[in-house]
Amino acid sequence: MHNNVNELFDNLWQNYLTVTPSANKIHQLLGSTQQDDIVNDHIALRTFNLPKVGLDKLAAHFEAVGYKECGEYHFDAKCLYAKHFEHSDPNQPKVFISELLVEKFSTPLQQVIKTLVDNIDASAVTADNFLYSGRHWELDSTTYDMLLEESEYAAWTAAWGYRANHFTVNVNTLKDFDTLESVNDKLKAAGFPLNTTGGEIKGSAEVLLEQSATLADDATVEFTDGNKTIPSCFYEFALRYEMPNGKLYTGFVAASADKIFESTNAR
Ligand code: OOG
Ligand code: NI
Repeated sequence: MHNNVNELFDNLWQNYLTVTPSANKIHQLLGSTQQDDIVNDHIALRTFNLPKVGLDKLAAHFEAVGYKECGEYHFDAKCLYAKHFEHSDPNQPKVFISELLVEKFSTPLQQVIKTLVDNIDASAVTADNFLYSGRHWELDSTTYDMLLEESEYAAWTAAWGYRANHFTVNVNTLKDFDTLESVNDKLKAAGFPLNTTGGEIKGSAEVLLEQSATLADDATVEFTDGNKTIPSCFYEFALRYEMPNGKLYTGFVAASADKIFESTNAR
């Protein structure tokens, strides 16, 4: 595991860029001067709730660099469970980790996921690079399609493995934009399709958090029966509001997160 938080995030970012070409373009679009003036609000990772690779196994990599568990979230319809983590330094990004409740699905899906996870070397899970190590198994397009029918999340995680599925622009710190709507308008004018599930803006000032997201880029994955182009990763935008104590809200909102998950749906 890494012991340097910046090193961990640099690696996650580089790995994310390999399948998310939109990300650098979005930085150029929203940054006032150069790439560096975009602040990352949070990232998210996905996994399966099997003992070898459960949420806690991913979380250990963040705990090793100073993160603490701060909230939990249930997504009953999607059969997901999630926690969020914060660093003692509030300038470090927050982390959202979810896991698929495998036992809630059909026996064939459970068997597929167990077989995929069986392919992972136990030592790989604690290695420095685990959170950006991608897939540890082979996959064919028939299995991908079968997973997709039951759970888009299961299919995405089987196809892409371990990596950040999004980074998030901290809209509060953008110099040229005051509202999430103005960010969305800029993105749409530049041709980036947004996730419209439940409206372009998820959440509100009342729940202390407004979020929007692009629809995931398309990227090519290797399947045993040939390459296929499928949704990869997306970019999110978050505007946080002050709590009564004057500090910005640092948590997530389950009803909004439920819709953000759908940013990896096919366009
Ligand atoms: C995470 C979706 C939730 C948020 O900010 O509410 C989320 C995912 O797509 O894996 O990122
Ligand atoms: Ni997010």
